[in-house]
Amino acid sequence: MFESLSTRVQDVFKSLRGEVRLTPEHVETALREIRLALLEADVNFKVVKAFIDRVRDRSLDQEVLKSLSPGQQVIKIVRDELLALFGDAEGGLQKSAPTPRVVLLLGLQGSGKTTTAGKLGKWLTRQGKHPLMVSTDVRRPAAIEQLSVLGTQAEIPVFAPETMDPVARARGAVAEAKAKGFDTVIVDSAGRLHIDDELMGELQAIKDAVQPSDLLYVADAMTGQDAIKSAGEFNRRIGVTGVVLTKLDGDARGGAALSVVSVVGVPIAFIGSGERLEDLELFHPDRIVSRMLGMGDVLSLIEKAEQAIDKDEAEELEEKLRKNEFTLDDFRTQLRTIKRMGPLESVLGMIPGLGNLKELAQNKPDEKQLGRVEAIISSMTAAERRNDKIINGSRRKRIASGSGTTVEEVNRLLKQFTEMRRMLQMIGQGGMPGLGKGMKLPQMQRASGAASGKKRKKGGPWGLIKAR
Ligand SMILES: Nc1nc2c(ncn2[C@@H]2O[C@H](COP(=O)(O)OP(=O)(O)OP(=O)(O)O)[C@@H](O)[C@H]2O)c(=O)[nH]1
Ligand SMILES: [Mg+2]
Repeated sequence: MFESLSTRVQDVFKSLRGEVRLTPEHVETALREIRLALLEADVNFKVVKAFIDRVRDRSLDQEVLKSLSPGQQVIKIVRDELLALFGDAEGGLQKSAPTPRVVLLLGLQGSGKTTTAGKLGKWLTRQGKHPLMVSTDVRRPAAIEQLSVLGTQAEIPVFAPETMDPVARARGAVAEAKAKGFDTVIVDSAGRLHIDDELMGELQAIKDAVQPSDLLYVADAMTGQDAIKSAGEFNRRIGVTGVVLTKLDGDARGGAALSVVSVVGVPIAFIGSGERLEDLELFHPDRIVSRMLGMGDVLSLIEKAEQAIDKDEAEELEEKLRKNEFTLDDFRTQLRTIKRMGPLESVLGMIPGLGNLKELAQNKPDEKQLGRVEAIISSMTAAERRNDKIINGSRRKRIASGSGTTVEEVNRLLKQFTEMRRMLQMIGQGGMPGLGKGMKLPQMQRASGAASGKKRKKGGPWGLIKAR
């Protein structure tokens, strides 16, 4: 979907190959191509303009990474700014919600609301949740039936009362969820060809009745800028917490994805990439950007250069370990680094001695687990993150409900964190279980080593945060 963008950016990159310095002329040539590529991809022109201005400013700025060539520098800046277009959004549902969580799907006719309801139900089931679905689309005769068919396929219960009043149906589903212990209610709503007051009134009434924590605007990516315009309208009138971009598997040009955050001001929560129930992905800005730029090798090179910068961070971490000041805050920073950089080993390479620890070698935790761990830590107060000792039973309960996890998971995380800190501390002091007391480990593999592209060793204490 982003082919033209990726081709053009790669051409820019090729044209800059062999250049030693980045001159204003180079930058202008590169920017011209990138601007065209973005416009071709149907990105909103205002977004393009602001984007190009920022890339220009930063390209001409001297704070560039010495280890990158001019071409790589431009790519790096373009990548950073593309990521910035998506804001800090991490995708998914709101971090915290009352039980049952109510998710209302809204959008224009045929955008994929009902399909997304089924997909989301399936996705939630995979997260260990128990969703209940309900259709409030009483206008189109087959709509209610369509959702029950999907429910059967996805093995998700569908609430189907007698009443044909949209508000009563939604309200009934929430009552049913409370009574039967469902933790999420997915409310499918009716679509219209155009935004009209009747539709808005109905949605507002449903919203008032069931107080959804998540109002997901379902947008057909194929309709490009039009989808964005109406997303803005729904956001103004009803309020939208996230966008689901559907049909990104088709020949949508993808520009909608790039403009939606800037224009509508709400993050992308999920993307739909097919008609099957499995075709819903959590939105990951970095993945989309890599796909857009389509140059894995250059991007990983840029990451390595950035790791060298993270050397300072690594030294700070080492100091903290030595002083036994490693907190949940630091832990979360490390998790984010992992998520950002992908390969676990590169992060491990920065922690003193860790690259050498066969004893700790474990499998990588997968991204979903990292996400849950991060959600748990993010639901703690700053004081709790600084000092995990104060996290008593009632705080654990609050953290669990705030992060949509269970007290057991919180307990497990805290236990693993304590364990990990204890180990890190031993390593920091040069003693290692199994190596004999006082035995020194070989000099750590520093970040500079990691950045030089040496093959890193697997394993480390991250294995400890595996869910089970
Ligand atoms: N290729 C592709 N097709 C999709 C995707 N999501 C939905 N569709 C298709 O789009 C069509 C419309 O989807 P629905 O879920 O019925 O849309 P809706 O918003 O509920 O429509 P109304 O209820 O009529 O407003 C169906 O044929 C779906 O199979 C997607 O991500 N990719
Ligand atoms: Mg529908």
